[in-house]
Amino acid sequence: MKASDLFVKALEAEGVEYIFGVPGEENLDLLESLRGSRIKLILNRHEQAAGFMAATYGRLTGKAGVCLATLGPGATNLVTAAAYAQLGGMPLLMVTGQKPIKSSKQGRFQIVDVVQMMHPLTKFTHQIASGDNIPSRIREAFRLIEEERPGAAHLEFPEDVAVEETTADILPKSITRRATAEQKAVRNAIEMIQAAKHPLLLIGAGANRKSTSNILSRFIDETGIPFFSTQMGKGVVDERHPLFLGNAALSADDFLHRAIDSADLIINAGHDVVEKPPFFMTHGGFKVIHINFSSAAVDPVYFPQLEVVGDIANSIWQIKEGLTKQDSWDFSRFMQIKEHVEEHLKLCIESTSFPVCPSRLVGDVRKVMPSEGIIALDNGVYKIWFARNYKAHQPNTVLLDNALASMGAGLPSAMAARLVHPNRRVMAICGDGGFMMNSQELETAVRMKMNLVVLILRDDAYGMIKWKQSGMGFDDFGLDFGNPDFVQYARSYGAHGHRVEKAEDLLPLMESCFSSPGVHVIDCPVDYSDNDRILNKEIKERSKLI
Ligand SMILES: Cc1ncc(C[n+]2csc(CCOP(=O)(O)OP(=O)(O)O)c2C)c(N)n1
Ligand SMILES: [Mg+2]
Repeated sequence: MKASDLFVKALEAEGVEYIFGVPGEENLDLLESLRGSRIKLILNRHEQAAGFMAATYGRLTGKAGVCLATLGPGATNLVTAAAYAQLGGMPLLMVTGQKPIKSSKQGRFQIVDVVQMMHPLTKFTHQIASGDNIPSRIREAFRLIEEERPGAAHLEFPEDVAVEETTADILPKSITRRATAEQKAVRNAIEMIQAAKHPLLLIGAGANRKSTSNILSRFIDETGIPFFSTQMGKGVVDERHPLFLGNAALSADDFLHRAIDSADLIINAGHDVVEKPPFFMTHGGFKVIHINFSSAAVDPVYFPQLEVVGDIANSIWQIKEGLTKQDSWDFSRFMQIKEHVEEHLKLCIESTSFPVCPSRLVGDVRKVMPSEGIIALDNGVYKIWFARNYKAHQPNTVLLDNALASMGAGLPSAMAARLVHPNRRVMAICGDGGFMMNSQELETAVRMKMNLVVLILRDDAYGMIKWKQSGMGFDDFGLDFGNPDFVQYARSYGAHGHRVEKAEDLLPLMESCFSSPGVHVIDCPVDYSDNDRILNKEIKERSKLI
């Protein structure tokens, strides 16, 4: 068999459905082998977007998303997506081409050492030097990509290897189960929780990667222990739950942090230090039980006293089985703080001021999204508003990146969510800065006949950095830009373009976009003048008083 045919067969055996990418001449044999395959090629307009789409496919399915690029410039364009998947714990396989490795007449043209370049960004990076090795290298890549903690792998498939003949056979997946936590660790956790006066449960990214929702909900319902979430842990347990205390969108000084400060034990299900800290541990402060698939990376702000390592759902189940509700547990202060959290979330939600204020915007998006609807956020200051104010109802319905926190992922990740969940409402929510970093993918979305709403929050600036700038006491400088007319820009791609002219228009406009097919781009002017006042000052001052 031709090596490139075997390569595609090995991907098929792994259950690959899509390959996202921008082929180059070094990929043409592989492309030819894909022609007859049941794997669908999704042709992107930038490799970075292909990588973001593949990683998000991986994030939502737990199976490796696959992307394809050529050597040199195609491969370097994948670097940000590699880091996005690797830090975010998203299963991603990157395949890049290369000039012939045995004899080449092109000197060093376009050649960079892609395998080495990918080294710090992947769990595995390898050049396939012989057709016979394809099955084992692909199996090994998938094993590492998909096992906890998931991440990225890279395979380089040179032109001359792709045309070789090989008699190698596909290597089937072994049957494997995740390891479960050891009894003594579970017993220790039970003792610590029972001895605590004010235990608090944290739900982090790891809990969103596997199905932990039912068991965590039962744990909360049966023990009555209140909980909060990290940005990437949103939705594992319905955030409308009466024991939900809020989201740790900020690392300190929010209302929620008053609850965290008064806890003596945090039961951490699924958070690891790659995500921006939901709190800072201090010596002599609250204790932490780390419950995760893998052990805790130690950090100056994270040094848990106990680790329960193994499948999260199973660990929570084991702990729940042995745990007895204690009369000495006291959650009254947590519940008092919750009232303040809820009250603050309602502020300005009905505001008719224009440009639209962030809290109204979040409230309106929540109204238009059904529980299973997915919002995919790019990176900007609105991410904090959405993490804090948007109550997620179901796992993985708020896709945001709080690990690499890269701009440019909003639109591609929404497109991937659309592919995985064709019957759900999906909305990309992007700043005007982040949208323009991958806006070319509108063409891909239109060509794929996607039904998608893209909400652009326009402040004509890199608003997040402006917010930080003023928080540091600096005057406004160096962060304003101009924008294309987004309505006309969308239309030039064959998408529908809309502009919000007053606050009351946003909700009916989003509703009508979802009711008619196609890609809808909404240009929504947003008022960030209160970011500094509310996020930097008011929340700090008011929360101090509780
Ligand atoms: C690729 C990348 N470049 C730069 C940054 C730093 N950064 C974080 S948010 C931000 C501004 C985002 O601007 P915009 O997308 O317009 O969103 P806004 O905050 O204005 O709502 C920048 C420059 C980043 N996170 N990612
Ligand atoms: Mg902006």
